[in-house]
Amino acid sequence: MTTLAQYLKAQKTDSAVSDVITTVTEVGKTISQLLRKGALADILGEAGNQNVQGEEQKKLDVLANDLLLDALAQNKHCAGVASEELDDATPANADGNLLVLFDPLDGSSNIDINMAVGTIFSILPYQRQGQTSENSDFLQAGNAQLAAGYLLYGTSTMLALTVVDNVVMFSLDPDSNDYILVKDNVQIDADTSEYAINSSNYRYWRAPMQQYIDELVAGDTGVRGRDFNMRWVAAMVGDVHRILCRGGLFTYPFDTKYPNKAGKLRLMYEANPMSLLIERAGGSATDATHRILDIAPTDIHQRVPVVLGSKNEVDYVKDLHLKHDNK
Ligand code: AFP
Repeated sequence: MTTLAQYLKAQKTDSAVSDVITTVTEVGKTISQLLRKGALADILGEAGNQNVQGEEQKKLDVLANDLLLDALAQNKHCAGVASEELDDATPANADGNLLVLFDPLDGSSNIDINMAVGTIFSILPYQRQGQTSENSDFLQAGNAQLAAGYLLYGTSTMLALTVVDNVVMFSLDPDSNDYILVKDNVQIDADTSEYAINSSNYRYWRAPMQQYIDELVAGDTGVRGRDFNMRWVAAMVGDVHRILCRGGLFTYPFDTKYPNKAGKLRLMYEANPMSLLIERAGGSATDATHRILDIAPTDIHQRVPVVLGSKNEVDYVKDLHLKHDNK
């Protein structure tokens, strides 16, 4: 049995990166416990409401955000923290050499229906050691990430992580409260017959995405010549986990539902860390035409269309878009 601490040591992980991963995953244990208590912990409901004792209630995504922020601010290696929940990044220890970004509870609308949610994190190098970090320090392409991962709070709590060149998974053992390695060198098949998309947005998609989904729905009666299956967790962390476990394609494509947003998902808190995991597991991650990890960010909260998963299927979507755009 290999624990997370033993794994990080065996991989000779940079000690600062290892320490930050430990901080995030320790907070993950607390978030996992709070989720298990559910309504009993008085944590459900909207932030700002009062609980039965008349105390101020904190919604769990706010609580998760605060727990991560507080713990990381105390980590001496962490020069700054950016959260999907906060407008601006928070400077931490100027002497630190790392920046940490997180989505504290991805899929938070799933909490109220007792479904899977997760914490996604990304670690970047900090270039201006000794000076106070600013939002602009975080504007690095995803390929600069030193490590990335997520905690999935599902029927069990799992950690997916990449620190070197492969992806590993740990399961949180409720008895020992340790993360135990359960999958080494996770690999995604290049081909798949499973996809994930919120089809209710069909009328807002671009023509090549509509064509792609039409082809999948037509199954063995259409040009693909075989049937496809659809799954949607409504938490990216759950859909990506399924893809790392058994392949598939996940997309939240460009749509015109909200014309000022390029897509729903955030580049720095969702798309970049998930893309690093997916690529290191042999899959692909694009915005439909370009590699996500190459995108130079201009805003810490920018949104991006996402098409990721089994390589051949992601390439198929890319070809449809390129053919359409070059017409
Ligand atoms: P929330 O964190 O606001 O619940 O959003 C989750 C998410 O950003 C992503 O994790 C899901 O894939 C996607 O939204 C689900 O979107 P739909 O509401 O369109 O199903």
